[in-house]
Amino acid sequence: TSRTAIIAGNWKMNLGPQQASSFAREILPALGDIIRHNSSLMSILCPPSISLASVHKVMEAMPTPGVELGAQNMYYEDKGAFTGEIAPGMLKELCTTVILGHSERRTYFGENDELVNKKTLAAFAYGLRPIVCVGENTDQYESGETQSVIKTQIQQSLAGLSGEQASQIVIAYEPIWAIGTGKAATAKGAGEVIHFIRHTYASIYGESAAQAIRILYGGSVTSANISEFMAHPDIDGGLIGGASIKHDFVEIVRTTA
Ligand code: G2H
Repeated sequence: TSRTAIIAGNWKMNLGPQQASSFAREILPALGDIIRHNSSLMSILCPPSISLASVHKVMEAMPTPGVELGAQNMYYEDKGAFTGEIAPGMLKELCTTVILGHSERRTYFGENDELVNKKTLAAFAYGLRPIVCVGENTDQYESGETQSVIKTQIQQSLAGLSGEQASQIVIAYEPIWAIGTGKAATAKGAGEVIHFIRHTYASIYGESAAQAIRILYGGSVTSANISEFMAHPDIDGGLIGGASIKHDFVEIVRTTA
């Protein structure tokens, strides 16, 4: 396809400022070498918020075109009395991207589609690229509700985008039963759901926006299975958790290039 693939690393709650900057220093040269020779691929590193500044510093010292910095979450208000939260404008000083509505945020921190939607609109307002996560849980999967669950998440989390925003969003499909379990979805199964996501998105924002957006697969991706996912025409990359804080992340990017 003509869509630039994305391999994003969601470091989750791992690697504080010092460990994060050493890891970034370790992987950036290799990522740079791979991506320099492949303009149809980019990578986004998403450390915990407290480590964004130290990783940003490393990235400034080791400029690596095609590798960007992202956050894992943010609040939607501009500023003010929201103890413990981080505003979009604060992230914008360091990041290009923000992951929103990850299933762990939805499950452990009570985020719902309405909140994810507010955050998505706020990210765009500040020039951040949102990666909005959707996915069904085990019960929903087993009772055949995957499509209806995904459809609602897409309609509600992604409501109210402008035409331009609609073609810039990134969606990550992460079936919750495949996250951190070592039980990845099959490429065929994930591809079918991602095709359905693109179709649903087209019914809201039109075919050309739907063809422009990147839709990633996430859930137990490693260098051993990434190529199966990438072979599916609807899958535009991966959101990598466990493997993103290991050297295997470089191998995932290499395999995708
Ligand atoms: C899904 C994924 C990254 P993992 O959460 O967001 O994690 O690759 O560990 O399943």
